Amino acid sequence: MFVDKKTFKNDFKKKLMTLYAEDIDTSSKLHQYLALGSLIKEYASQGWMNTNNQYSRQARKQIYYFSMEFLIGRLLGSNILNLGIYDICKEGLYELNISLDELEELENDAGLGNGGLGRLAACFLDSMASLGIPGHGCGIRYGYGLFEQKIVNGYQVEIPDNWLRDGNVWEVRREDKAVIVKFGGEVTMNEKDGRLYFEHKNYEPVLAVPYDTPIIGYKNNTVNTMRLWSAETIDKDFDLDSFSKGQYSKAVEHKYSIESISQVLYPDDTRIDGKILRLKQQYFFVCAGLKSIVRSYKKTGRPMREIYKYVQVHINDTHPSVAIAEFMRILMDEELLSWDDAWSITTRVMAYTNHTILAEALEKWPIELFKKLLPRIFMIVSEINERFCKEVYEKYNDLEKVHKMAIVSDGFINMAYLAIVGSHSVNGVAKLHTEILKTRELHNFFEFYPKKFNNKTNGITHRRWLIKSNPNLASLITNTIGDKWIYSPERLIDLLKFAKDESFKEKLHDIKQKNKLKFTEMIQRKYNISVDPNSIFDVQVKRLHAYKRQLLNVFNILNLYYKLKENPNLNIVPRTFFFGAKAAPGYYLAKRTIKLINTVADIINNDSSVNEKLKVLFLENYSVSLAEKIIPCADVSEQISTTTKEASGTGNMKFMMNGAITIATLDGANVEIHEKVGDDNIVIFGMKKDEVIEYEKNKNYRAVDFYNSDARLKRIVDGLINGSLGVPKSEFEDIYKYLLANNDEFFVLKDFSDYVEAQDKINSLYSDKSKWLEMSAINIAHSGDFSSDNTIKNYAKEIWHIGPVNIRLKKN
Ligand code: 26W
Repeated sequence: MFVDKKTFKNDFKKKLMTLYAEDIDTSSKLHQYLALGSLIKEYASQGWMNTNNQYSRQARKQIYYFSMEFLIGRLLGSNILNLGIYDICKEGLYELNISLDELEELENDAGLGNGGLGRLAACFLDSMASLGIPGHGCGIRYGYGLFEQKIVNGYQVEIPDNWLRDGNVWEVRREDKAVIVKFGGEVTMNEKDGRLYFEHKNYEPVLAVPYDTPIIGYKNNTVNTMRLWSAETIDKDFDLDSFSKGQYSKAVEHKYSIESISQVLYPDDTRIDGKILRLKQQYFFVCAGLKSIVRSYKKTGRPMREIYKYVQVHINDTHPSVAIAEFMRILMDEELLSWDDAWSITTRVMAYTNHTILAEALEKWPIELFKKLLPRIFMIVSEINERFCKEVYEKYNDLEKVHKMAIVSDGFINMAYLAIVGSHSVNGVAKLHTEILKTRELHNFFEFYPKKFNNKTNGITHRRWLIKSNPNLASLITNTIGDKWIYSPERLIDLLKFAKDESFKEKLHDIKQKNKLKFTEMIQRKYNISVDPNSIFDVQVKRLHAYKRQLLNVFNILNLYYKLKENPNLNIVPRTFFFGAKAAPGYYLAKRTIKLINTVADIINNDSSVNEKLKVLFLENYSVSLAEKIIPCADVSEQISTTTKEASGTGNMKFMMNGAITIATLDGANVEIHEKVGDDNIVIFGMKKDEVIEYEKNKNYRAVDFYNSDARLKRIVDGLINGSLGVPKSEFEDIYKYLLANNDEFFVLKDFSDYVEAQDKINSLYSDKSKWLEMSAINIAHSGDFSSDNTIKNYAKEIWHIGPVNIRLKKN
């Protein structure tokens, strides 16, 4: 869109007045933020309408990305950027004595996701809109996002994330588009004219109200939609029946029980706990989403049998996989298609992405619970299962295989199997991950459906993670190689020519230092801790999980600390280790690890004999907006998961794009980063995939051997329980037991020595400034391949079979 500075300033002042009857001088910063957000949404609305109109007029195939999580973060800055009016707004506000940066800080993060999977969904929405691909999000409008983390006395404390407390300027409530979702009750079957009819009775109706948020493409007039559903009672505020009988508390209880469906995001990633509310959430948004898709499709007057030509539903992990059965229900029970027709349409519409191989994360629902909550859906899942098992039996004549592959077995419904059977495409999120799915975890299914399986390596939007979060680096790149990379991020490769250019490298260095300085000032203000901006910024930010091995990082820090104590003159570049990580509230070991990091930080930061060379900081409440601040400052990116366990990782790509050097295992997408930048520009350590697999197969890993044979390790591990960390023995006893008695599931002790060596290598590489900057430039140059634009182009071409739509500017 186009707006000049003068008009923008007038529009903004007018907004402040019409919304709050205030002017610049009398308004609060919060009102200024809200007024600006509301103005930006207004600027996007013409494009939003045009886009919708053009999509329906041209009958273009639409992608619906179904996800229980959208970790959007803040929208003000990225919306202004994508509209192409960032400088106008920034300067205009500056002339009004307002700092745009300051207003951006007032927006509450939309933290409607746990981590990688949710953030990926958000990057995908940005890429689809920016590429002009008609793709929309469908999910849940949680009243509370991922908890806010406070660190109190070293421990994590969770605080509800009331992100909507100041309102949400971006969303539009569309009550007129609400639908009803039915839970529980019974299903009766009648036969008429040789056809079975199913009637659902005595169900509990829940009103699903959509809230739409515009997803603005980068300077291309496209505005797609993220539609999030909120659960409400049908008769508005109370259960009127109870209310009129004077049972007030019962009346209110009913209201709360319904609303609870969309009230909170489950804060657990990777561990399912089979709570009925989670299944309710899944069916709730899936049913509402499909209803609204079918309703809009029917408006076009096209036959239902052709819906697969116009609609693709993408299932983000198994969480929305009830969609397969629900779509079958709609096609058969409501549209009266035969099973075979319904199945052929459903499988053409659905596609599924797997994001994890950790066994504890594979969703399985107990049959009884599922059946009671979703009686008709259960019937359909059972029928899908029976037909599938028959096919497997016919092919292999092997009952054991049938049992292994059954969707319904041993009292559970295996959602991953349902997702595979009911989709035309199954993809992993990095080459190694897909390989493991095909050869191991889902091998039987790969053999049965070889053509369904494919890889789509994850990506990140370079607009948020470079242009927006590191504007000085973006300008340097543009000044060096021109601006083609902005639309074609793979053109970042043109930077290779400058990797040895001293003047370019000097500028690259200055930018990193400036970012670091700004961050240290923030740390000083907020936490009253001084950090040396000339130290190496070594950063591990991600969810806390045993397989991500924050423990390994801490052990190396302790090792370094002990070394420095023994030899204060040890010649190392000063280093600051940053951690940021939320632990699932019920994940005991993860929470202990947070306490350990903070305990170690306390010791080191208060020991003046090492203080000049070593610092450790645990950053509270890691979130999208914090990531945007810390990633541009990082010198070293920690990607140290146990090989085979991290499906892809996306933080690794964000750091690389901002010029950090990765220290990594050959896991997930690290493998592909390594492939691109080569041995000289990444520091690889640790067990290889086959080694991990061998150990797991033979069950012959003995953690205690590593503990016994490495004095450094022994000292560190013993330190957990001998009081040397200045806390009671009981504090870290369980970590100690986890490592020794329970045999260290993720090979921390095994990889320790190699990791310490790799960290030494980082130290010496950094000492050669010119070499380090060359590596940094090479990493940035190759990072364009990890733009989610690239990923989405592959999804569009190989899974969805669609191309971009050119949205024309049209003024009404
Ligand atoms: C509680 C059930 C549950 C199970 C799994 C909740 C959430 C999950 C997700 C699959 C966890 C997740 O976020 N996986 C991450 O997905 C990213 C995007 O593909 C990958 O980059 C990460 O490697 C993967 O851990």
